[in-house]
Amino acid sequence: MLSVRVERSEGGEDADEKAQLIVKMMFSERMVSGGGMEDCRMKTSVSKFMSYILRHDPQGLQMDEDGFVDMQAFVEKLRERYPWIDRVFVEDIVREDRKGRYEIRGDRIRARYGHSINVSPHLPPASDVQTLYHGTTAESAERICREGLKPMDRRKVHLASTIEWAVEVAMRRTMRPVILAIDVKRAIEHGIRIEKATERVYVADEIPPYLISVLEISDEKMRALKKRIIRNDVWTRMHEYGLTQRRLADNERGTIGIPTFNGQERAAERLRGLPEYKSAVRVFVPPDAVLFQVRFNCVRDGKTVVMATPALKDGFYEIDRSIDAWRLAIRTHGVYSHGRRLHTSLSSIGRIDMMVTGAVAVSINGERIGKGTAFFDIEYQILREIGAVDEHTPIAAIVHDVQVYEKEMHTESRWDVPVDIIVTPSRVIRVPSAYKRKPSGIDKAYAMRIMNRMRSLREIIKMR
Ligand code: HQG
Repeated sequence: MLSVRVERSEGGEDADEKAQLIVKMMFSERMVSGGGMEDCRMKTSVSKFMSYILRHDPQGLQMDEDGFVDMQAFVEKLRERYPWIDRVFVEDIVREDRKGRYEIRGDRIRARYGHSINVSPHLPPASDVQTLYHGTTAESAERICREGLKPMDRRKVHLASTIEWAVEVAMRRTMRPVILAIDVKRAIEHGIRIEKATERVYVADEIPPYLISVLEISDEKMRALKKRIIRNDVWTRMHEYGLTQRRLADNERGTIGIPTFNGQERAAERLRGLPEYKSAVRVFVPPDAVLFQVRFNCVRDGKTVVMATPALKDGFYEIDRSIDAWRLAIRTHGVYSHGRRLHTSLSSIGRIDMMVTGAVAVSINGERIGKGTAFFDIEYQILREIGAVDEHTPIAAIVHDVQVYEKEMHTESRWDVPVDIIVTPSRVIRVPSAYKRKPSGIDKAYAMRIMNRMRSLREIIKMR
């Protein structure tokens, strides 16, 4: 965990409380747990310190009323904590900042929003939007509808240009966000000035209740939004921390792929120590690259791997040591030519003793977010439908520590399959049994829609 030293001004308890509040603000978005990657977090850490100085405590730097400080003096201030920092490093942070938090103008730098200190940056008026959004907790939303949106500990209230960004802001505090819509057109008619700080963030002094309404968002849409945000967050962190080589374009990050990561072999090794693994004879493992070592270990340990084919196109195969080319068979595409093809029935697949899965994110209560294709959920549902697994079959997820959310995500639908055990390179987390509600069979409506794409679905639907 990063630690930030807060320079406290004189002034007893008030200053103390304020310092704590500021630290809370700075770290409120840190929902993901870490695990010994302090070096890779350097940019994030410096950026947080930059925000702290430019928004909350200039620490003796001369700041004009627009919030600008002299760049050279700023870099020197940063050097007091990070002696190796130079201007180029700071410029990189400013350029790469996805939220556009900072602005460099000539030899000066400022934060464009988020201030608690008394500055009023000149920003352009919000002339390009009709509606803005604010995401918050249910309790705050109720108060805001009564008394209006207030800046609280900051100088301004902060509004988001899209519903998704409002959800993201709210997720720093709650996984059950309420989204408020602000009528910008009407605000302007009433002479209320709303300004554009960045493409995402707009600010105002205050928003009265008559401009605010609660946005109705269906549970399904909210789940989808949260999943996109979490996937994006995980991919971003994994790149930031140098954990995964795979590069995805911005618009893909929220939607595809289960990341491979440095340390996946260590996680696979840790899995070998679990009693569930030791006693398992037949282990189900999907074809994801992140699970290669798991498949390798299983066969080497004398187990039979029941492997799904990519996208379950050609159903399930099995691989064990009796296959000479088992090392090729456990490869994502090698399975077709070297594995043993199974019919989708209990007599062919047999009882599965344990299931292993990859994930984009998991929460400590077992919720799992996959790559968005529901393949693992369908694989489980099919195996459950034919009686190869039941609700007691242990399911382990192999993920990196940064993929583990310490909070409940509230993203599950009744067809999602939760996990029982989370295995990372550094720890094993057992999910309390109260959380595990697994689907008892196939989501038939969905299966009918996609059956032509998956051999297993055709086989079991034909049997009926
Ligand atoms: C709530 C981050 C009760 C308000 C984000 C919010 C944002 C009320 C909290 C930026 C209220 C203030 C700012 C009322 C407001 N009654 N609660 N009358 N009026 N509130 O952190 O908007 O990543 O100061 O709903 O992305 O959450 O740091 O504001 O929950 O753009 O760059 O009081 O900070 O940007 O909290 O976030 P905050 P915020 P960075």
